[in-house]
Amino acid sequence: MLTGGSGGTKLVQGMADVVGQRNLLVIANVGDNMWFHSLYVCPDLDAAMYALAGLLSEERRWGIEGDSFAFMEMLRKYGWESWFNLGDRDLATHVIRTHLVRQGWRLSEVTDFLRRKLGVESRILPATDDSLETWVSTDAGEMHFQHYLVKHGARPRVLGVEYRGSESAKPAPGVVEAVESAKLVVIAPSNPLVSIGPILSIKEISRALEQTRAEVVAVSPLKDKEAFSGILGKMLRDLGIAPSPTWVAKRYTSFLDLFLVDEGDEKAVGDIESLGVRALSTKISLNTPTERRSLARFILSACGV
Ligand code: FO1
Repeated sequence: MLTGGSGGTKLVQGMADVVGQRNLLVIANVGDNMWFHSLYVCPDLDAAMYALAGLLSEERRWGIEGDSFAFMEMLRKYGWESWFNLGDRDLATHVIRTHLVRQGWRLSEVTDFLRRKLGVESRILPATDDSLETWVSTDAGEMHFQHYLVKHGARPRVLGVEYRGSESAKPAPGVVEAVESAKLVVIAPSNPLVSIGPILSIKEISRALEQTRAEVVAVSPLKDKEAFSGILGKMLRDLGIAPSPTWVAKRYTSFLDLFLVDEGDEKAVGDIESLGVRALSTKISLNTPTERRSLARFILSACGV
């Protein structure tokens, strides 16, 4: 699965429940990664890892369930930068990752070490071990995506999105091989601009998706023209794009075999099929474990897997 953000981890959980963690490999976005207080934080890798370890906060969809924030309170006492909330337990992940990265470990090696320690059986691969950051140009200036999203509450008007480092970034070891040898590749209902876009900006990964013999299926992150969760609708409108499942499908046509839209967007099926992509409508709701499993089963049966 290719994933990033909260919609992505919900389907990762459903898919893992249905096929078993050992049969699932996750390729996660790294564009959100950020250095904060000298710690290397990788939100999408951690969200996938915590979700599969049963640790992810169900409500926030980031960080650890039931975590405390005493570290943040103390930072605030010192008047130190505190717009990005690192939970006390979550902090351990960033401390270990930073230590290992400073010792010369690749991000993919660190991620593998961490997920094994948490008993996660699925492999979790960062799209790349190289630097690749999502930057947003806005009416309040250019900023790292995490500053746009969290520090500025996604309020500035988005004028453009860029994946810095994507020209030279190489896929992490195992990513291309995983896409090539998979039976099924699922693009999660994640934001195509800031979650899936950075992964696809790595040429070798896009090429592997185009060439793989696996069925490639994407799930629409939009429902009734609004993102299920997150800020996709707002970002698209800022960019002068009318949010629609068809717009999302168009971004993926070069490699897509099947696109799933929500049953409320059934009228988009014809438009997407006219792009040469098979399309189906189904209930896309990922609020409960039952709904997550049910969408995972629908995907598997639609692809004959
Ligand atoms: N999202 C927030 O909206 N506010 C936060 O303070 C915040 C802290 C945070 C800490 C660790 C982490 O792994 C993720 C965190 N996130 C926070 C989520 C993150 O900003 C985004 O949701 C993802 O980058 C989107 O994929």
